Amino acid sequence: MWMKEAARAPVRLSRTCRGTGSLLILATVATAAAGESAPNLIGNPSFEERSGPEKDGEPWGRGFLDGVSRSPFAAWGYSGFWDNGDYDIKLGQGRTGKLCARLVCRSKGRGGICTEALRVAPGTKLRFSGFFKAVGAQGGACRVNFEGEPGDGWASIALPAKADYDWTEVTGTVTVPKPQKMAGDRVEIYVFIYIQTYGELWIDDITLTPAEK
Ligand SMILES: [Ca+2]
Repeated sequence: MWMKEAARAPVRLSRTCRGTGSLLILATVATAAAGESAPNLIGNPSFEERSGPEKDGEPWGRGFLDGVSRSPFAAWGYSGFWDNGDYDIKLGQGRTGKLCARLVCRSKGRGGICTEALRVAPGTKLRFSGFFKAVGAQGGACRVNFEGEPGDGWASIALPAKADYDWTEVTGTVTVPKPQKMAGDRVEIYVFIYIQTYGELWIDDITLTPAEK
C-alpha cells in the first residue's frame, strides 16, 4: 500500500528542542490521567531491543506487509528499496539508552521503517512524538506517514527540511479516519518513517499516545 504516493491530510505540526519537548511530554502525561502515563502504542520505542532470531508469527515480508522485511530492531520492519532507492539500516548511538535506528543512503529513492499493526478505534485522536537527527540529508524529504486500513497515507508529518540537524523532537496530532468498510470496532494502522534524501536519518524515542478529545 505504501508503494505509491497518496494524498495526505494536513496535521497540526510543531517542533521543539529536546529540553522543551520533554517538558511538553511531562505536561501531557500529567494531565492524561491521575498519576498514570498515557499508553504508548509503539513497541520498542527507543530501539533498545534487538530483533534476534526469526520468530513464528512475525508479520514482516508476508501479506499486508509485503515489501517490508524484518529489521535489526524488535517490533520494527524495514525496507530500503522503494522508488529505486537503496538504504541501509544500521544501529546508531541512541539519544536515550544505547541505541537508535539509522537509515543510511547508498542510492537515493525511498527507504523506511514501519511499526507492527496498531489497532485503534476510528475517530481516535493520537499524539505522535519522535526524535530525529539528520546528517547530510539533502535532495529530498523525510516524513512520518500513517497508513493501514483507513487508507494509504491518511496522515503525514514532515520532518525538518534541513540537511543537518541534531536531535530534534517532531510532534503532530492525527485523527484516525473510519474506513468505508470495517469489521469490528477497531482498524489496523501502521506508522512508517521514510527517508527520501541522501545522507542519514537517525530515529529514537517514538511515542504514539491517545490524546485528549
Ligand atoms: Ca534509544
